Amino acid sequence: MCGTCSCSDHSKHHHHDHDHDHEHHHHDHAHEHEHHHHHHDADQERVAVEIELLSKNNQFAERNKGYFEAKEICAFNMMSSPGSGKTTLLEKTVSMLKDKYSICVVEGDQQTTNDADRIKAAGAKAIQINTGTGCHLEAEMVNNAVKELKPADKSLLFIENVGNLVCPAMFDLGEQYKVVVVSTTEGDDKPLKYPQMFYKADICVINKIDLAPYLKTNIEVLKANILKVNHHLQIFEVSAESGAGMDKWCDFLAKQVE
Ligand SMILES: Nc1nc2c(ncn2[C@@H]2O[C@H](COP(=O)(O)OP(=O)(O)OP(=O)(O)O)[C@@H](O)[C@H]2O)c(=O)[nH]1
Ligand SMILES: [Mg+2]
Repeated sequence: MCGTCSCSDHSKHHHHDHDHDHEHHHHDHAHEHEHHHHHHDADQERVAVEIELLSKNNQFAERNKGYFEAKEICAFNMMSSPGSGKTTLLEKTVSMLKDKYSICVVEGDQQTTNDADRIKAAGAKAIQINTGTGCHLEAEMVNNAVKELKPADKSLLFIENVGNLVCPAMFDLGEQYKVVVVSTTEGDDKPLKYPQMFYKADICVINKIDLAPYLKTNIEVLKANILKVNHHLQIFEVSAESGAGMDKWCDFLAKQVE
């Protein structure tokens, strides 16, 4: 369950409605009305909590943004469903660019330091944030992590969000670019089913193209669906595993920091 954003409340509501349909067929009208009223109040309260949470987040996001601008740090918020290959992509990116640029990584996961350990082994400075029950990173967490990391001027900063194709899209971190990673193993319909993430992103990396021959996923259909949701999205096709397409991705990153 998610303790910080309102996704758990939404699911509660759905269950409740469902029960309502099945068990309370013969409710009298007055009672029904009361019930709706109750829902309405709860909805309003939820919306108020959500607005407060987001506006607090935006204040920290602005502070991060100012810090990144002043130090000419190019920050990327990496988002995807669990296992799309965010960390593998970052490991490969670090190994290709670490000799030319200073790179820092903030790793977000509910538990473990696995991903930060992987990034350190690849040769970049990294810090792990564990969100516990939280399903996304918030700008204040990034603010604290960056204070510890102290990225150099004109460096690259990657923030790997918690694996989740829904909630992270709602929380700005002060990044310059939101990057959504989608892998071929997820099928070609994900942009249509989770449009918010693709709508909010600036860049889309299609990963695991090495596996495409073994899957029914059609990369052309996937790209068409990505552009249907957001025709501004800049798309990269890579295999973080084999290295295919990684040159183009790294050239793009180098241009951003220069
Ligand atoms: N074949 C293939 N496998 C890949 C590729 N990229 C990542 N993988 C594999 O996919 C699995 C998940 O990769 P991770 O990099 O841990 O994915 P992630 O998005 O960081 O996962 P979370 O942090 O848990 O959300 C691992 O077994 C990787 O080896 C790729 O381009 N091709
Ligand atoms: Mg990871």
